[in-house]
Amino acid sequence: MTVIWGIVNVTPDSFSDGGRFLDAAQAIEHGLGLWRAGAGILDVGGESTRPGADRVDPAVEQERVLPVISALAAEGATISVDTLNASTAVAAVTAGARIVNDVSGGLADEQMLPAVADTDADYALGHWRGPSADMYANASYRRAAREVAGELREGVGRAAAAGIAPSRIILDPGIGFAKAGDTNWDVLRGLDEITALGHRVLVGTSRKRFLADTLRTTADAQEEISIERRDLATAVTSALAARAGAWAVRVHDVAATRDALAVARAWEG
Ligand code: PMM
Repeated sequence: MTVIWGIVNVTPDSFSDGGRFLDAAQAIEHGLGLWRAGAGILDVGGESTRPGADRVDPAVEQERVLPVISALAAEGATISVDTLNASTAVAAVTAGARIVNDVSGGLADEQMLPAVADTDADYALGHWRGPSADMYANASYRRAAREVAGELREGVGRAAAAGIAPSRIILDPGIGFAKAGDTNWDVLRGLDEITALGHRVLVGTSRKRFLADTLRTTADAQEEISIERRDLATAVTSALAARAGAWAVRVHDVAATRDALAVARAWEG
């Protein structure tokens, strides 16, 4: 069964929840709601990676996420920590996280891979070509899925060299990271290039800009696409990703994706 990662952003500037969960108590409550709704993993993050976002000091990041991780882990939830920083990854594992989710695949912090190797946590290795501030500078591809798969394979090599056993590694094509518009569809269409690497594959499309671009009915690039419409589109892409062999999907609206996965499963019998 496809695992649902429920997103618990503890940031004041996340594009998608408007910082509503900045307060730890609210974030914990939100996480428990996602857990009850069927999330298998709660992905707790304290630094927004949306395009143009500024970096956050690791100390601030840890103040945001550690209390939330400890509380959710104490309730029995399986936690991953969404971070680019080795120090935050290690502190989060000590607080109870079982997975380190690094969208940079070890490229943002050179300490990350050895630090993760020293824990017993699993490692979600994302495809990335540079920080949020200028992630579209490196967004040109000829055969996107193949190139992403090739760069992920290099990431696995770096992680293995640092001492992270391949069985601990989850691969993520990094939808929206250094990928503009239709490139994201090219990557999803070619997901088998990534599943063929033999690792668990995680796919995160939730509320992302390329979905809004697809839903826009006018040529007006400023047309706002509501969160509800993005969540419906996310449920569809998540069901399709599951069908294409994804082990897990990372979403904000766990209930909608749970329903979409149940319907897709019924079709398959
Ligand atoms: N996307 C965001 C943040 N973290 N982690 C993984 N593994 N995969 C993703 O696609 C991903 C991620 C984008 O930020 P958001 O949480 O604000 O949507």
